[in-house]
Amino acid sequence: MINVIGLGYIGLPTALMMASHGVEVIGTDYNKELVATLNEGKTTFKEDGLDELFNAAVKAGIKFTTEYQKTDMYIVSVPTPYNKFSKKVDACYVVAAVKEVMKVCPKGATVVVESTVSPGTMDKFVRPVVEANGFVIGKDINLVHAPERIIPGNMVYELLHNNRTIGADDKAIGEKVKKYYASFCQGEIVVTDIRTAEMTKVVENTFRAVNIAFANELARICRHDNMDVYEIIKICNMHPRVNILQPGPGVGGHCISVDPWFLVGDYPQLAKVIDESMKTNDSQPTFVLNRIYEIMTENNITDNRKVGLYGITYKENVDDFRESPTLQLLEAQERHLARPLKCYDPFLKQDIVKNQFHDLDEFLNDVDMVVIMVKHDEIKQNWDKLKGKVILDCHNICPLEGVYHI
Ligand code: SAJ
Repeated sequence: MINVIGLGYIGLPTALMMASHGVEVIGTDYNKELVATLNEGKTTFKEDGLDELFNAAVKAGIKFTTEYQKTDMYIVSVPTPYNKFSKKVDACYVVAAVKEVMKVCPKGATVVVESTVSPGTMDKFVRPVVEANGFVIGKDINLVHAPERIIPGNMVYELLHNNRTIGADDKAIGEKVKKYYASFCQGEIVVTDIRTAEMTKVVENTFRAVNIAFANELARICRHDNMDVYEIIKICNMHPRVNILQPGPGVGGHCISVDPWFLVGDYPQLAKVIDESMKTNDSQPTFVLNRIYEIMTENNITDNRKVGLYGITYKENVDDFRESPTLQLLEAQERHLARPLKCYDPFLKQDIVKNQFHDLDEFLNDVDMVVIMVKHDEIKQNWDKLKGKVILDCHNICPLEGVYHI
């Protein structure tokens, strides 16, 4: 039996996937409401195929509880935020979860940490917790780090098809854990050591952050001299060895905008390109804000209340708004004591920000200028409704005439 600890964006789909592939699973989360919702037969966030997977897992007998279970295998999948000042990983949730596991687990148990951690976190924070409980690592308790790679918006598919990495002190334990993941994962599963597994995960997200920063910097250079960055990227990408990403209003989510800071925090004298890239991405919402004021002036729009941001989530077609560029932009605006812009997002039924609309038509009726912050499918089906508006398209998706770009 596997006890999955943390039933959030990663833990829940992982638990469901294993349960629906013949593994006996109990999911544990300290959030009583979340557990109650799951026990009522409802999922806690939207994701393609998640409801079907949930139903299959329930049928197969998955259980949800707030209690930690006595079993021989744990998968810890709790958040790892970063400290905004030190830029280092904050392992407090992982440590708290492992402490709880230590209270109930029998000798011989394997503890797999799935949460993204910076290189060295398992040594620095997790091993001491295990040892403090009188266990000898490798004899009484086995430690494994198996970072996930799934992308919000396509989680279920990617859980099934992505390659994975499993880091273990002992190769045989790594192989044992691999069998559980292989119950559903059709990709290749590489077994390595813990430190390497920690590093690969952070490096993958850093690769993407640096490359998005490059695209954002190109957008700024092109704006400065009135060149078309999209045309330039398109042509460059026809080169057989060039593949530039797309500029945008900033980088959000809980991975690419967070994980690379772990390397900057741990290696401040060495991680220079990464540091600059993260700063570039973090200042992109302010760049967009300046662009909004420029375009307002050009169009004689003098009142903030006539400008609306389309999209609050951190990317298209998901309901996750953590670290989203729209929230970053509103924060920058607040620092300038400006009246907050109007906002709308089809995926958010609850109020997240001030001046938030819940109906596209009402939102559009209320503004003269629309800033496309997120390329949700909904907007692509409603270009007609945007006719006559001043439009700043941060993703180069709008086919209408006279659209502004970043
Ligand atoms: N973005 C751009 N330009 C681009 C691509 C993305 O501005 O060309 C922006 C998006 O709008 C968004 C942000 O970057 O705000 C991140 O979006 P994303 O879709 O690229 O990535 P995430 O954060 O949703 O998921 C990532 C994935 N990592 C990589 O692609 C290396 C996923 O595989 C990881 O599992 C996930 O992070 C994670 O958990 O770490």
